[in-house]
Amino acid sequence: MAAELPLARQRLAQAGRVAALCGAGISAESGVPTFRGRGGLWENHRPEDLATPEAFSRDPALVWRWYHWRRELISHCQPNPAHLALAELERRLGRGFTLITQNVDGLHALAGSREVLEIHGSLWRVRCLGCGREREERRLDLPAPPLCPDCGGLLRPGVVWFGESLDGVLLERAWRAAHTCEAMLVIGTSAVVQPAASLALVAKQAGAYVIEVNLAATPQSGQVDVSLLGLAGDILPQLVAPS
Ligand code: BV8
Ligand code: ZN
Repeated sequence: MAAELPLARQRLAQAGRVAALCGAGISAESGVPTFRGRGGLWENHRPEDLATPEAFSRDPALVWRWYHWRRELISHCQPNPAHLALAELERRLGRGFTLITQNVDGLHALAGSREVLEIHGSLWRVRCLGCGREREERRLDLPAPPLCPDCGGLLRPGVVWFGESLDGVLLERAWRAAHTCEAMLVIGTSAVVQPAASLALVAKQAGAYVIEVNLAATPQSGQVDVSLLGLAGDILPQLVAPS
């Protein structure tokens, strides 16, 4: 057990208001590829070629195929002990706990988390380019971009692409949680994408005790209170276990 873990556990246990900011690293042990680094989704592609509105309007079939491949893969993935630990924290703290995720895989909900701020959207939602209607879409037999049943428009993945602004309501709730929490967990994120990454610094500046959980150091490691190096699936259950 990392030497700093007992102190982090204690500070977390004392906090009545906790926020968690999650990135792709929390789903890695469930078999969901991360974005950056070895074996990452973007190892052979540039994000700008796949995760932007321009890429989709240039070649909707290519971009959709990438999301179809991810949906197919993720449909076989199960939540891991890190997701389950956060669902337990929500049960314990109720509305005192806010889960903010950059992930679009839906694994937090599968793990039992009920209130999840999916600030980068969801793979399991689509939005119509024609009428703008957003709906859930769980079908996996969709290798080509589907058409809107209401207006026949092209449906796009219900995720936030680079250059697109995040949902204002979700972002406001995430900012508020960062400002008011007494402790923040920052789990499995490379802390490079904005505005998500700045939520950790907002919490720190507002006086929260910030605990980073990652396999490696990140650009924020120097600004958090404690940086626990290791697998989220190992560390989170230890952090959350009842004393
Ligand atoms: C916005 C889509 C503007 C969904 C994603 C300069 C130039 C150009 C643009 C910008 C710029 N500066 C800022 C920007 C804006 C840009 C941005 O931040 N770019 C970065 C790259 C510089 N941001 C945006 O465009 C955002 N929108 O700013 O709007 C605006 C403002 C007003 C009005 C109009 C417009 C939109 C950002 C959202 C982009 N969408 N994805 C999808 O396809 O999935 S980003 C993508 O990266 C994912 O959403 C992901 O959430 C995000 C961050 O990645 P991570 O989750 O951190 O994952 P990563 O692989 O990077 O790291 C994994 C980590 O886990 C590692 O640290 C690893 O060590 C660790 N790990 C691995 N295994 C484990 C582990 N840790 C623990 N345990 C393990 N087992
Ligand atoms: Zn439509």
